[in-house]
Amino acid sequence: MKYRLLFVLFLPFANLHAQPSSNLQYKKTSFMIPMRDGVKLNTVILTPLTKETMPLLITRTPYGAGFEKVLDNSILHLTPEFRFHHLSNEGYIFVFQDIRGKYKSEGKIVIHQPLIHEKNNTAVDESTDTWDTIDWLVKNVPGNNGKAGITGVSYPGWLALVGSVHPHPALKASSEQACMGDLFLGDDFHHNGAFRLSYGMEYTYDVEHDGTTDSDFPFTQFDLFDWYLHLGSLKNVNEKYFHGSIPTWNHFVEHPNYDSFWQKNSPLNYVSSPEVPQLHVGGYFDQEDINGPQLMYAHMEKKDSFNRNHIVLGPWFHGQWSWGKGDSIAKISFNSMTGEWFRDLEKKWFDYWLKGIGDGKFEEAYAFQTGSNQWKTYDHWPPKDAVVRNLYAGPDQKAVFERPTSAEGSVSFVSDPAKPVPYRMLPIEATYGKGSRWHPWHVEDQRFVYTRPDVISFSTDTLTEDLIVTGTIKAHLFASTTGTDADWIVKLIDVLPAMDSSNLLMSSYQFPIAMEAFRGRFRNSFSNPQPITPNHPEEYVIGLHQINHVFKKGHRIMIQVQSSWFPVIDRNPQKYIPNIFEAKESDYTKATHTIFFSSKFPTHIELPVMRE
Ligand code: PG9
Repeated sequence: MKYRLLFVLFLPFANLHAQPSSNLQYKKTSFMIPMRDGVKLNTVILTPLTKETMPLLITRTPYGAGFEKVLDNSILHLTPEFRFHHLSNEGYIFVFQDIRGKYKSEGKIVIHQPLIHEKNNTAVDESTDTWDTIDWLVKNVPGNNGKAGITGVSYPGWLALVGSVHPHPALKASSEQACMGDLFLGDDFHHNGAFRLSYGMEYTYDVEHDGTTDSDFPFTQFDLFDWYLHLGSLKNVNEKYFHGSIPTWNHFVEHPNYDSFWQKNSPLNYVSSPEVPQLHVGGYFDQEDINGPQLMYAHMEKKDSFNRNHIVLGPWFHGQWSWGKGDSIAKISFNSMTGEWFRDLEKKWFDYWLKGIGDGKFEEAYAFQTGSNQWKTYDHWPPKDAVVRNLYAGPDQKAVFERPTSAEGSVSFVSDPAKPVPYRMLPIEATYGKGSRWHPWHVEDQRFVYTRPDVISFSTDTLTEDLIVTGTIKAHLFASTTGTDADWIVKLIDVLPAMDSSNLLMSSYQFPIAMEAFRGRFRNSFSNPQPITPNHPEEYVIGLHQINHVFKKGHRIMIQVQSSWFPVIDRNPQKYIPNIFEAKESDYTKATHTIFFSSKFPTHIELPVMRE
């Protein structure tokens, strides 16, 4: 079983037989529920043994509905390892379903198939499957109160989002958690058009190699940095390994730009208003779907005339809020039990909408503030009262709040595709493999690359007062290259004080608060890429997502720029090739990149600054 699967849905369920810790006992049953086209979906139901009626809480998943080893009609005791343990004491009917084409369900999976039933009323998709499932559940599950909620993390989060489109009348609330928002612009498979090689390759093999299970790509080495380097051109993936058998990989190859395939695939295209109350949940350090919840909250907020669209952002990696204390990621401590705090809110959310418990007063936005390490609430997100201050790159590796006045100012470095900058400290384990350190890499100390000649840093003097930055971070990078294409990775870093005598290893830690990649060819349009004119400075506007962070007195702020992030992002050949998936090994060439910090080309990052 995959670590991903375990934390997304259930923690080890062997413990279900351990000492009971919920007041209620649950009975497990399972059914093959028929969809409108006759396909049957495997559905596991945990019903509390109580005389009261209870709402249904549904999670739909491509990763296995689980509980295979528990016989139907067994009585279960739900322990704290159960994902919804915090909801189990007072009772919910928990429903877990394999989506079509995965595990024990019939049919065929199409990863992230857009919703198509609106245009073709005989078509089925994940929205119609959710509708049919709820219809069957309310009619057939004894003891249900006629109300259903839906939730899930990641792919199941996207399933909660699209299951709430044209909802069944019994669906009363949803909470999408780390849904993907757009697979070309900013979630799992691409970020601003830059292809996420290791994730894209390992994930698609995992899901599509064998419909009945998850599959690990059969790597024969533990550290994959060299494996990906020796893979060479992307075309070798099909030529040497997949041989055209992984449909989503073939989509990557066939659609290297933001064409109608990706546009149709994006929920921006088929999700509009919150038709049921929607609680979006996302992590600032989510290594898979950082963009989805922020993007979908903002998108749906435009049409939220009934005030039922809400967002929670916390200091979490992908799905971290589902379990555990959530008080730290690796070496970064948040001094707050953010996981437990979130699960209390999640309980209030579903208790109110599905059981009528509580006053139903939910804040528009809950955004944990890192640095001060406190939960904050906002009636508008991002807050409107933030004032943008620009932090500029400058000479002598300095970052300053004053716009440059000098006509000159630049720094150059050589970017060599044969020696790409690792995105995290080696070894690079298989994403979901044994010993993988995939989850915490967004908070890793950036000193591991700081001294490389192809990583350029600009840092402020020590701050003399706290700086509160809340909202959307945007970088304006002015850069040129001797090549005809280039990637840009920009980071906003909190440099901790030079001497932390209580924890020496944290002294001068370079804590990345926001970072993102951008493929240069897409600077004017994601649909119509254009070669870069060599040696011609251009502006690259790069969104670094939303943060809520206090850069504290005594810290420094750093802007860091590099041109590769390997192997999470594939290598840019740095020579414009219309489709990088078809590049030859000889197309990968060294280039000299220049970052400008002059009055005409003032590289800077927009920081939305708050008074408190
Ligand atoms: N991040 C995974 C995913 C979501 C959507 C598309 C592709 C991958 C997941 O963990 O489900």
